[in-house]
Amino acid sequence: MSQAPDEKKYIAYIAVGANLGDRVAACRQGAKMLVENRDMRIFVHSPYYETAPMGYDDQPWFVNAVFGVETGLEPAQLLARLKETENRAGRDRSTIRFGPRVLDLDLIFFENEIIHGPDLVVPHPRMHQRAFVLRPLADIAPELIHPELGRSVRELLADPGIAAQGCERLTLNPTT
Ligand code: PH2
Ligand code: MG
Ligand code: MG
Repeated sequence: MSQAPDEKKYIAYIAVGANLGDRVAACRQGAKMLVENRDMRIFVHSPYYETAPMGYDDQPWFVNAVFGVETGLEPAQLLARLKETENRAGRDRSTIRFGPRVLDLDLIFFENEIIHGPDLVVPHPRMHQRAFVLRPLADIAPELIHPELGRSVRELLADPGIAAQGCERLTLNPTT
């Protein structure tokens, strides 16, 4: 597929997470699968973090990261691509809410749009409460403004309560 120069391109931020199997490999594979088509590219990627489970405690720690994409996909199409990629990674949708998963791809920001649809809410409704989103996002886009809260990612990260959440940067061997 070739893209006309005047075709619309959007910037979106996506959070990736996994807490089953080889978690870093799953996140990397997820990002790779997501951009197999030429309609999307990753232009920035945060480091990976090892993070305490939120919402449901009795499960392994997660690996999380956030990356920025440039895409011609509209929000609903992008959401469909995220779900399709999770399914290809073997995501089991019959499990408990907030429970363990082989791959999770969440749409955090889409341009500075506010979307409240039946299937999609953007910005992600819980992103501002979660260190595992804000820490990596602050590494790559600290000055981004949350369009509903009117505060930057850096400011949201500084909120009391966020720092208390377990979130450790992983140092990965660059040769593996
Ligand atoms: N995802 C959840 C629920 N809890 N906790 C951490 N640390 N990281 C996640 O990605 C995560 C979670 C639901 O998607
Ligand atoms: Mg999630
Ligand atoms: Mg999800």
